[in-house]
Amino acid sequence: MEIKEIFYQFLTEETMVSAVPYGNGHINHTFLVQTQEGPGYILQKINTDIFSNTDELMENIVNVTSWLKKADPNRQCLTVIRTRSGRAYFTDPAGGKWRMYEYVKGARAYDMIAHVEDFGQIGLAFGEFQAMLSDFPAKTLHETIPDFHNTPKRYKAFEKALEEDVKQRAAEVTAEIAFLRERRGEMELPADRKLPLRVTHNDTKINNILLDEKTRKPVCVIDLDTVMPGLSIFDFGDAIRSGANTAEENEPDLSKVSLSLELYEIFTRGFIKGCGGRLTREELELLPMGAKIMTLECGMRFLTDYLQGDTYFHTSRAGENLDRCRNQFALAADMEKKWQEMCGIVSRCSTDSQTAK
Ligand code: ADP
Ligand code: GN1
Ligand code: MG
Repeated sequence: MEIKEIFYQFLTEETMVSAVPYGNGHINHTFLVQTQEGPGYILQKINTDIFSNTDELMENIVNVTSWLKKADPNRQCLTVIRTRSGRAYFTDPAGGKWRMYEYVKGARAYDMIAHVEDFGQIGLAFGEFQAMLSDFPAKTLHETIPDFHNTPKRYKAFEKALEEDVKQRAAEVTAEIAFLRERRGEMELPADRKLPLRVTHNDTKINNILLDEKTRKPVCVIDLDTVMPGLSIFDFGDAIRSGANTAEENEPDLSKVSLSLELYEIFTRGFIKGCGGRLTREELELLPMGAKIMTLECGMRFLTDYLQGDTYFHTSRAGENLDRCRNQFALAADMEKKWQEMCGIVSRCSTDSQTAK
């Protein structure tokens, strides 16, 4: 079925002018549809290898977006366009699942932070996102990817992929295997620390938030596929690993990779403020650990995918997943060097937020 025909399955009277692949997401197939009449639409072919239950996935998104719209009608949020038969997605004759959102005009997702202050605003927005969902009935959410941030389980999946070595790539990655094995114990949160389960985004990388092209203020948190019960320290951590890195995620020149403490601090301040006093003492204390675990986990997932033949994350060149893995491991190693500073910053920002109340 042509993309035009798919577009006309959705409830709009507008005329399609063009449809082009759009954005840098690693999971779904995203198209920007331009129309004669309006700002356009985002049409996405959902990755059903990863999100196997489309009904549950879209039910979550419809419920979460309705909740967010009620919580703050003045804030932009994804708008799901229904199909002509009133469904939240369309199934094409080949079984492909499609959904459509209003295109948020005048805003863009960025893969790297260009201005330090922007990252503070992003921290605030992700914190507020969590705060707005703090009363959301978590029990009504489906787990779209079970054990999404269960890092010890992901470690086991990595060891299994290594053992199977279907692409015979293990010999090439001995240094990365050793790096991970040395850190196995650090992927688990200390058993005596109890963190509250909250409704979290779980994929807070910086290109999952749209910034106004002119003012660069965050306008809309997107990519709601993984909104599920989770840990706030992981929303913090995933944003840090993607936004406080001085290099892009797939940068092969590791001399460019480091943790910017300036970015780390400004994000921390914004995030704590955005959470509006909800973070517990234990959550605050474990924020640095959230950043390190997310960095290790993400690098490990890239490595696992490389070993399995690049079937999970979209790649645009051979070896990209391995570059991404090395990049995340270099970032985690830099976090180890800067650990004391990372903890000091969090502790200072927590104290300052208490005094500000
Ligand atoms: P993936 O799950 O593959 O990461 P996303 O839902 O994050 O897919 O979308 C991929 C990209 O498309 C985003 O990073 C962003 O650039 C763009 N995008 C997604 N939704 C919208 C929207 N409603 N308005 C404008 N741009 C969007
Ligand atoms: C994927 O969908 P996207 O590109 O925003 C992935 C995240 C990873 C990220 C790494 C559902 O995010 O978990 O951290 O790539 N999303 C899913 O860049 O697996
Ligand atoms: Mg995305």
